[in-house]
This record gives sequence, structure tokens and C-alpha cells, in this order.
Amino acid sequence: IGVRAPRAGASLSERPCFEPPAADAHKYRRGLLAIVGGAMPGAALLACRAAMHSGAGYVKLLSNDPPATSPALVVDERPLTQSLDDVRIGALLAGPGLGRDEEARARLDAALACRAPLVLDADALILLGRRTFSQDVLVTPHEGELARQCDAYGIARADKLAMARSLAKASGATVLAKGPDTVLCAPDGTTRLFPPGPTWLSTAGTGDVLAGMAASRMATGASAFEAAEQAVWLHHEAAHVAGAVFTAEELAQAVKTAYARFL
Ligand code: NPW
Ligand code: AMP
Ligand code: MG
Repeated sequence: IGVRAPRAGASLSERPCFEPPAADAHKYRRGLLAIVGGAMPGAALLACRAAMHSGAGYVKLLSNDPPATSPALVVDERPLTQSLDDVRIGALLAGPGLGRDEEARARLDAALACRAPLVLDADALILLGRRTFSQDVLVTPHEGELARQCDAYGIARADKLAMARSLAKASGATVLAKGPDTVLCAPDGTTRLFPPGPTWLSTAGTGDVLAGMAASRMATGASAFEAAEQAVWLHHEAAHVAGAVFTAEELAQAVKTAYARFL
């Protein structure tokens, strides 16, 4: 965890502050987030649950094989290209539970063709290969995914901060490199470090929860960089609320209480 030492251009992230909805708010004005479902429905569902408590007014799961969900979650079972043809979509999340087969690749290609700001995580990062982005894109790799992404761009293995910076510069995406030593790098080199989060986060599905929160913040109008920063703080706070030995589902439920602590 050597990146805690100060480095040129890297500063510690400051705790964010959220606003309650404006008097003229409605669900679409607060932001519509679309989440692409795939082979492992639980992961997308975790992202949806967290996103519904993270600011967006409307969260929609795009899945032709939806799992049993909460009645508050909108499920769109139409063909993906049709679902993505909605100009109201404020942000799009793809990757959690997507899978890595040909169908997953086709779903990712459809997501990448969408003009909305994107959050890409998990399997999307494995399938992505070498790509440069001009729209606002956030990628949220764990260490294994960061290494795979760097390989695709010919970036040499180094410490996490150096790899995340090189990846952001090469891809044009904002990079949130996760772990006990999470770092956030913008394509222009701006970097934030975070206080370490609770180690109870080292459980299956917590990354899917984080991706949902970041995408929800982007749907509200935050930039990829702002959204990632806010999501990390929310994630840590939710873990404190959830206490010890929580499941990712319990973490997603705890986001509601965590969010209120930032108002
Ligand atoms: P090693 O051990 O270093 O050689 P994968 P995934 C390496 C979904 N999920 N954290 C490590 O290799 C996700 O959304 C569904 C983790 C390891 O073998 C994805 O769609 C859930 N791994 C899909 O599963 C809940 C690290 O990478 C390999 C690492 C696969 O995602 C769980 C694992 O990477 C899950 O979120 C690190 N810090 N550093 C659900 N409820 O439906 C290195 N590795 O194969 O991409 O596995 O992260 O589980
Ligand atoms: P993923 O591997 O995609 O499910 O993401 C795991 C999430 O848990 C990321 O947000 C990590 O930053 C967090 N996490 C994993 N292990 C630890 C740890 N030992 N301490 C703090 N946070 C962790
Ligand atoms: Mg993950």
C-alpha cells in the first residue's frame, strides 16, 4: 500500500456533500440510469439496488432474462439496442455479471455505441481490449482487471498508481483502481487517494455495489471523476453502517443510511 505516501499531483479525496432533490425535481430530471444485465443476474441486481439509493431518480435494468427484483426497479426486456435508444438515459453501466461469451460481447458493443456517459466494470473490462474514449467514461478495475487492461494497452506492470495513470492517459477514461489502496486518476493526470475502507469490503459483489453507486452519481450529472470520488466515500460509509461480516446485498441496503450522512 505504498501509494499512501504523497506523490506529485496526487491529493487525498475530501468527503463529499450531496443536495436533496430540488423543488422542481422529478424522476427523469434526477437522472435515468440504465444497467445492462447479463449472464450472472445477481451482480447487475446488486448494482441496481445500490444505484437506487445513490441519487438517480430512475434505475432501469436492461435484461431479457430478469431475476426476481424489487417492485421499485424498472425492468426493460426489449432487445438491448431498442432499450438503449432512449435519449433520457443519463448514464449507462455495463460489466457486472455481463459474462464473457459472444452474447456478452454483443451486449457490450451495443452499450459502447450509446452516447451516454459510461461506467464499465468487471467483465466489460476483460472484453474491452484497447479502446480510446471521447465521451465521459469511468472504468472501475480491481487489481486483476487493471492488469488485464494495462496488458491490452501495452502498459508495463508497475505500482497501482503508475498503472492507473498510464491507463487513464492511454484510454481517455477515468480510472478508479480498487482495493485497500484505491486510487482515482483522470486522463489529464489529476489523482485522488482515499483513506483505506473497511476490510470487510473484501467479499463477493461489493465491486458491483460500487459500480452501481458510481453510475447513479453520473446519472445525476456528476462527471466520471466526481462520481467515482463520491461513490468511494459512499461505499466506505455503507460498509461502516453494515458493520461486520455483511453480504453485498446488505451493503447495498446500507447505502440508504450512508447516503443520508452526506446530506
Ligand atoms: P489470481 O488469484 O490473482 O490469480 P474475475 P470476479 C485476479 C461477477 N460477480 N480481486 C484473481 O486471480 C462480476 O461482476 C457476480 C479479485 C482472480 O482469480 C463479474 O461479472 C456476483 N480478483 C464476474 O463475476 C458476485 C483479483 O482476478 C481473478 C484481484 C467475475 O468477476 C461476485 C478474478 O477475476 C462477482 O462480482 C482482486 N483484487 N486481483 C454475483 N452475486 O452474481 C487479482 N485478481 O475472474 O474477473 O472474477 O472479480 O469475481
Ligand atoms: P470487486 O473485486 O470488483 O468485487 O471489488 C471489491 C471492492 O471491495 C472494491 O471496492 C475494493 O476497493 C473493496 N475491497 C476489497 N478488498 C478490500 C480490503 N482488503 N480493504 C478495503 N477494501 C477492499
Ligand atoms: Mg468486480
